[in-house]
Amino acid sequence: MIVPETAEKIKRMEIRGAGRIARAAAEALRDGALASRAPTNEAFRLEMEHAASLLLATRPTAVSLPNAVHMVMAGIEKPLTLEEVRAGIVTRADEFIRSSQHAVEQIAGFGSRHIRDGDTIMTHCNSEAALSCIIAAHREGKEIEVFATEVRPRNQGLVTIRTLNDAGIKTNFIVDSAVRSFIHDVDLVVVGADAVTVNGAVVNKIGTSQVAHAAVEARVNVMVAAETYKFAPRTTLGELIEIEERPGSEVLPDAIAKDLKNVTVRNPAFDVTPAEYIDLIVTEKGAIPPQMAYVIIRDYLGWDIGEFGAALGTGALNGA
Ligand code: RUB
Repeated sequence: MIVPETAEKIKRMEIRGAGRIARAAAEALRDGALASRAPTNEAFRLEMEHAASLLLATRPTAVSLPNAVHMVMAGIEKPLTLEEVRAGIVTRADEFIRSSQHAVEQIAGFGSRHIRDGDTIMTHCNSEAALSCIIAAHREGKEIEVFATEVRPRNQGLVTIRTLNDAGIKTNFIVDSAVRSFIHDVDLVVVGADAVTVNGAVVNKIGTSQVAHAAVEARVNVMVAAETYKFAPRTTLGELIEIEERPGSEVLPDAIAKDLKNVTVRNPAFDVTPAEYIDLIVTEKGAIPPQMAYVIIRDYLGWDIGEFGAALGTGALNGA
């Protein structure tokens, strides 16, 4: 079945990045619903709920995943026929995928307005929302240059520099620890988000908070590009965003680690950048100061979203 395959790919990071993960989950639920041979309404519902939990268990941090799953699964408990429930899932999944792609295009338009001709931009990790702003600015004819980090341990920076190179954008590739050395050459930091909490904190690839910290120290503006479905309604209830910790072998090969009995490798995949370090969050609804995250959650997501994410968020930081 399609769902376990997609879940495996998300877990192994063959599908990665919050937006892509969300779209892949919606697609898997849609294809799973279409392929299901469940004979009764009840059996179909159980199968789809199992599929949803499989997807939710893959990676805990990107809120786009539970938000997408919730949107696609919304209302499946209603008293409808099996075919109506199936059709609902297919329609909502297609709608989510379409609106998610459209959101990135809108963010590109809003975000590029904050990039000036002659700007040097620093980015971290590989975010399609962040890159869309940079590429849009370049296409508008602005003369820009980018500093892109390597992004240890999974080297997402390689994907970023390839995209920038192919777009014809002058790019400098630096190791993560060189951020502070180059921040004075930079006019603007642009990054993506895996989650935005109600207090405007941004959860993104590990190291983002260091980049933002260096930027604040150097008085360089920090702009975050994030679709509204990356905002986390359940943080209004005090729920915390769990920070995924990945296997130590991604950082230190087992062959070396096995001889270092006193060494523990810590490998958190994300960190939290407090709202005070962020100047602007660009969403498809417009650009907001991080302190307005509450409004996005209230007006565009609603408080009840994320029921399927109820089991998540047991572990880590919510804000500063
Ligand atoms: C990806 C990452 C990206 C956000 C936003 O982490 O931190 O910056 O997901 O990406 P990983 P996008 O590689 O561990 O998934 O804007 O593409 O949704």
